Amino acid sequence: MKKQRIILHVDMDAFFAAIEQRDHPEYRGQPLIVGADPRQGRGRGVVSTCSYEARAFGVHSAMPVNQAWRLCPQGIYVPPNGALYSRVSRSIFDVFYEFTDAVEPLSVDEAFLDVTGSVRLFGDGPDMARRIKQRIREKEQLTASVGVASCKFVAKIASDLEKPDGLVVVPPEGAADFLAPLDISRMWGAGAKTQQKLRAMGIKTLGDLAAADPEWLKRKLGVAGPRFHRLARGIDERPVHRVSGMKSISNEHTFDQDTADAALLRRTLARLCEKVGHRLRKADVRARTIHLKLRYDDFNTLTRSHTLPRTFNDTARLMEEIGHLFDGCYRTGRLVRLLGVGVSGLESRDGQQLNLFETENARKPLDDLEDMIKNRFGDHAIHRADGLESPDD
Ligand code: TTP
Ligand code: MG
Repeated sequence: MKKQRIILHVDMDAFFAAIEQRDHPEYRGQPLIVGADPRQGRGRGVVSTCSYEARAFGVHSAMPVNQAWRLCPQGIYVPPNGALYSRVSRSIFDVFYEFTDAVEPLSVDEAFLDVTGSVRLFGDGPDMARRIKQRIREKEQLTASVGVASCKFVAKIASDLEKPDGLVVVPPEGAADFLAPLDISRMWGAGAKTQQKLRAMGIKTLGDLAAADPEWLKRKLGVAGPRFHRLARGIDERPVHRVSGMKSISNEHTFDQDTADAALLRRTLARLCEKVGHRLRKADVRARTIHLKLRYDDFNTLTRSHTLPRTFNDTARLMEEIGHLFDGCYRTGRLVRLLGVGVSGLESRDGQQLNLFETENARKPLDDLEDMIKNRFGDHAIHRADGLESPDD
């Protein structure tokens, strides 16, 4: 029999708002809305997040700030401080890596941890959850909510149930009973449309979904049907994906003589793609984002990137995407000095073991996180691609 896993899902409470309340005692206990950017003028932009006090007024993430203003005129509105949140995020992820190297970040304040291998060091799942919460509280004076289960799906739902400062433990044999009464809106991965469809089919709870005939679900919902059915019964084998220790892979070529020869430019791109593809496979990782760098003879440098919905490691895919990026930005006839091809958003293959206490390994994935935060704050992909280094070129 397969070993029972212990999966934690940790999610910080009202993350940005909680940091602001920690640093500004006058904000505590107040409806605090993070996201008002004064540079955009009063009431412009969207809400990043808000304190639980503000949520009582109906304010939530991604809501236009002027709408929040109408719902909660007495609120305190502050602009986000990305650099600060990024620091705190790193510090929290450092805590996660104290307990296991199998950490899959989902966002700046949220991750899955597979702590199955850490039991002898730190105690059982609930013990570890308590310790992690306590460490975060001591280190950053912030609260996190944790779900403990034997799979990702259940852990994720569990962490959300008793927010803020929650701890919900679901024993493996209790997963189906735990899920059954929950509303279908808890179905992770089912969008509003699918939920509507399920309701129309008479499926209102996860229990209804678990009790439905998987063949019927397949007819109605396609391949997603049986998948939802399994998840609703608490069956979810997906592993926790460690982020790769490597941040990016890239290769560049500077022409001996600046060139506008289209065939030469394409051949060069193809060769660079081959190199990068080869390095990807050699490192046993898969990539999600593709970067193109194009420097003209006057040193004007363009960078373009594209993120795919799925990871890949084949050269053909890379070439195809690089071709699109190149076609989208190269002005025919202009002299080119340098071309570069890169990939980022790297993921290691499942089961790749890193040493638990190799902090070097444990820290590197945090670079990826920083990218994620930059993305959130609209730092153009252009800047990220600009910084692409070739680790061993
Ligand atoms: P969440 O974990 O979704 O939200 P939260 O931590 O603020 O609140 P909760 O207690 O419900 O977990 O997101 C983490 C941070 O990411 C959040 O503090 C702000 C940022 N964020 C945005 O900038 N825009 C968004 O649309 C969302 C959902 C989050
Ligand atoms: Mg959160």
